[in-house]
Amino acid sequence: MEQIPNDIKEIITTSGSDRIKKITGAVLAGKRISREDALLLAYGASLPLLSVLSSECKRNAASDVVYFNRNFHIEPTNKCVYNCRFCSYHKPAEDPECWDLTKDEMLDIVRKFEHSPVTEVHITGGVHPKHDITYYADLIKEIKELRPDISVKAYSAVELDYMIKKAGMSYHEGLAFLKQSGLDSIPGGGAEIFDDKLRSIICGEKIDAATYLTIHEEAHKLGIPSNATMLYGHSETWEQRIDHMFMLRELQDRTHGFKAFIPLKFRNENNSMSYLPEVSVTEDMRNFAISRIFLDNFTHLKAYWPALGRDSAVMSLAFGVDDLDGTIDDTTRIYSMAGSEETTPSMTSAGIAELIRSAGLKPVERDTNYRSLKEW
Ligand code: V47
Ligand code: SF4
Repeated sequence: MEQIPNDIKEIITTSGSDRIKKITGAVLAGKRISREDALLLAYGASLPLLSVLSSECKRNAASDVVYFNRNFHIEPTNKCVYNCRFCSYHKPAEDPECWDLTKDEMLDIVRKFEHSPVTEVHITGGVHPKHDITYYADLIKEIKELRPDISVKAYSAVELDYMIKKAGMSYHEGLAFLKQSGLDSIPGGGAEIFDDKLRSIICGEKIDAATYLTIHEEAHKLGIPSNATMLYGHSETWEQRIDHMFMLRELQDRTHGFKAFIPLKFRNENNSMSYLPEVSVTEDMRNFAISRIFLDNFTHLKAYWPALGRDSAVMSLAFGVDDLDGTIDDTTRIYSMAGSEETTPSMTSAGIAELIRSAGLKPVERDTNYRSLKEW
């Protein structure tokens, strides 16, 4: 990305109110900012200032590199015992859009990638009423038998809670059992928004925020890294977003087990919250920038391009993002069903690399743990 000339940077970073100037100075000096300061930036800082600050923070964390990986998804089912109001994905058994893959069908998806240099499979879906933890552990084992070389990132905290409780295990026992079966890391799904009151309105049936955090903490203690997400752009306030990030920052201080933070933009088609408009692209960019500045102990900030669309994903690289997730190969439907412009999400490695280069940054293919595999 083109470096902003120093004199221009000076003007951007010293304009505005005294308080904003003070916070700007603190961020540029690499200091942690408070929730109140983050709120002031969110409301009071100009977009160019947020771009400069978040890009500085990103440069300190990841220099000019932007990461991606070669991955694919398995979505076992969209049957779900829950009924989150924002979800366009879950369907009742009688719905023609409902699917429930057999284990063989899922293994066929893995076989499809037999000659492909993918490094990660991301498994997540609805919370199936019938399956138990042994079923999910066996699925991982069988995948590993076919592809011992790929990393298995599987089951959101919501799916984990359900299968582990059903087995009468503690979270520690359940996660240790899955780890033994080949689980390498945990995706960030199910975080939504931590505020108890709002959470009870949009997804009151599933685990609360404290349980989400406990499951991730237990995973980290067992050496299983995870990601964290935040569903934004529906009915939450900036204060609720910053409180959500604050809880993650506190946990990360204790465990350092989170790999990436992934803000997920609410998409409003085909769900019970469709009456809400989607937020603007500038709001998306403000949100990325505040995430990068506030979450000073998260090295990686991911823009999940199938949810956001490619254009916004490229723009986010000027607002602190250093990871564009992966090639996907048209294996996820969560966002195409919710109205994303990416109806059949798939990119080649060369395509993602080109996208990153178009923003003046350096594409690097990574593995699940952000080890560099190839500079593109
Ligand atoms: O928890 C569901 C979100 C999440 C909608 O860890 C929606 O690398 C927007 O967590 N509009 C699941 N968002 C997906 C997820 C994820 C995705 C990519 C990478 C990783 C990772 C994790 O999808 C759910 C929910 O927050 N979601 N419906 C919707 N209408
Ligand atoms: Fe089920 Fe997940 Fe959809 Fe909620 S977001 S209804 S838990 S599939």
